[in-house]
Amino acid sequence: MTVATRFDAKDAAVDGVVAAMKAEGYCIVEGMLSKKAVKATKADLLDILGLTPTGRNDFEGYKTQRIYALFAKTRMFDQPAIDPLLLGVLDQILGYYQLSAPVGIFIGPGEAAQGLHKDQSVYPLPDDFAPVVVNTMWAFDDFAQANGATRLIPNSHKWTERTPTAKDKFIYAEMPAGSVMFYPGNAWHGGGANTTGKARLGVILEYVSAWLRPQENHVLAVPRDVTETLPERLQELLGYNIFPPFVGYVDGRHPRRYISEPVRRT
Ligand SMILES: O=C(O)CCC(=O)C(=O)O
Repeated sequence: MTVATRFDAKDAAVDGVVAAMKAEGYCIVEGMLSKKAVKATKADLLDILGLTPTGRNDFEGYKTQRIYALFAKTRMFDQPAIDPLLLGVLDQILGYYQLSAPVGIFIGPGEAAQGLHKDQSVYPLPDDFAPVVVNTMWAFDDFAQANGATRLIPNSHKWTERTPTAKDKFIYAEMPAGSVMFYPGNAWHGGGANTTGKARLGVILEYVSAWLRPQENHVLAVPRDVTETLPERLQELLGYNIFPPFVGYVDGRHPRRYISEPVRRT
C-alpha cells in the first residue's frame, strides 16, 4: 500500500504522519509555521549565529554553524516544540519522551554532504530495535537539493544488519520554509552538500524515549530562572519529568517540584 508522504499542515493528521513514517521512513508537512513566524525566528537565529563558531569535525561540518543549547538562547521554539501534531506523533511512536538534541543547523556555501547516519545509533541498541528517537527538521529557508536539503534513504528505517551503499537512492527533503520533515531515529539520512552561494538554515527538534538519556543535558543548559517561565509541557520535555514509575526522581519526588524549590539538605 502506498501512503502519502507530504501534507499541507491544514490537512495533516497524526495518523497520516505516523503511517508515512512507518511505511516510508519520513513525512513532510508544509506550512507548519506561518511566513511571519519563519521571518521572526530566522531573524532571531541569525543574531545567535553571529556568535556561533563553525563545526569542529566532518559530522558538524567545517562550513556549518550549529546552535546548541537552543532553549537557553531563543524563545522561538517554545511553542513549536509542543505543537499538537508533533506531540501526537511522539505519543504514538515513543509514548514517554523528552527533547534530546534541539539544534540549529546553518549549512554554509561549499559545505560537503554530511555522512549518512541513524540518529539512534548513539545508543548501544540492536539494529532491529524499535524507534527510540523521532526527529523533526524545521526549514527556515526553502530547502532544495542544491542548498543542502536533508537527504534520506526511504525505507532504510526497516534495515537490519545493513548499511547504505552507492546504489541506494535518496530523497532530498525539498520543502518551502515553514515546513517540517518528521523521521524516525532508525532512518539513514544526513545533511546535503550546499553548492549554492547562500547558507541553509534548519533546526532539528529531536526527541528520545524517556528511559534513555537525551543527547544534550538541558537541565544544565537552560538556566533555572528561564525554565520557571516556560510552559509546563516544555519543562517536562526539558527533563523535569519521570519515566514511569519513577525514573528521574529528585529526592524521592517528581522533578517538577524542584524547578523553583531547591532540594532541602536538612
Ligand atoms: O542538517 C541536516 O539536514 C541534517 C543534519 C543531521 O542529520 C544531523 O546533524 O544529525
